[in-house]
Amino acid sequence: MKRILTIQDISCFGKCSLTVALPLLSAMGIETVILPTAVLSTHTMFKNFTVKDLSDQLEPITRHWKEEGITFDAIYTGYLGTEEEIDTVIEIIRTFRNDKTLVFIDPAMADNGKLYPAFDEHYARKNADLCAIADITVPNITEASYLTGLPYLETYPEDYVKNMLQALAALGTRTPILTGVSLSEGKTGAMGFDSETKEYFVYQHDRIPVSYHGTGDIFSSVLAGAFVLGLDRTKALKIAADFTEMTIAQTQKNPDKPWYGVDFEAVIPDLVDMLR
Ligand code: PXL
Repeated sequence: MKRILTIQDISCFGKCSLTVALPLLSAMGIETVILPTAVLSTHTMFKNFTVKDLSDQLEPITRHWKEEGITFDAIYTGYLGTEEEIDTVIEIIRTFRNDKTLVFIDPAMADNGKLYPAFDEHYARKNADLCAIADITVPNITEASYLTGLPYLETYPEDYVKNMLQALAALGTRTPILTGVSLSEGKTGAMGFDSETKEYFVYQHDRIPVSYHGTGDIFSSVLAGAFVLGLDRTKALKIAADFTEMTIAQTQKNPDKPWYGVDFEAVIPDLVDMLR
């Protein structure tokens, strides 16, 4: 069985980061090891959330794993907290990486043109250090614009996406994949660039014109899982995007339509079916 380490916060209520990565990766048949960076009462889109930073636990926990000889097929990072924590995570990746380890970085820090409440521009730029050591990074357009310094646009031609991907590759990532990319009216999806072969790859599907919190983490978790399972990138992108869309469609059927996260639990069997 493949084994992945995922490093992100636990938002106890709110369906994002570890509370989606763990169930989804487990459902995909991957042993999922978690390294929680902080415990929050809710994600940061709620008001008055509490935070207990766990940065000082990362080094002792991972030192113990090293002493136990524990290894990982992949390391997947998501929402982190501080610049120091990014340095610690880079060190952890260096410690556990070998020539087969897939390093998958989701620089979760911003969306819809704005940084998340806990972050400033300095933190945003620091994420470039993490992307520099990634095999795959999956920023949305807002995050990519903070990482590269290129302007954030809401509507754009394909060349804008290609330039953004090249700028992300110039940071050091082997295969940047931009998410939330719309290449025609009514469509959305992702576009990637393999900086070694210089190939672009793309997946677009119909867009349900609503936005829910936590869907970026669902996409990243499933995409990371699909790569770990060895699926080719076109299939991996399709499964991650189609499943994310399914979670949104499912939530639309719920009369309460929770704003804080999608009803992904109800469609986990479909994810398992897609992998058969
Ligand atoms: O979904 C990304 C995310 C993860 N973790 C926390 C968040 C957010 C987005 O707001 O607040 C704590």
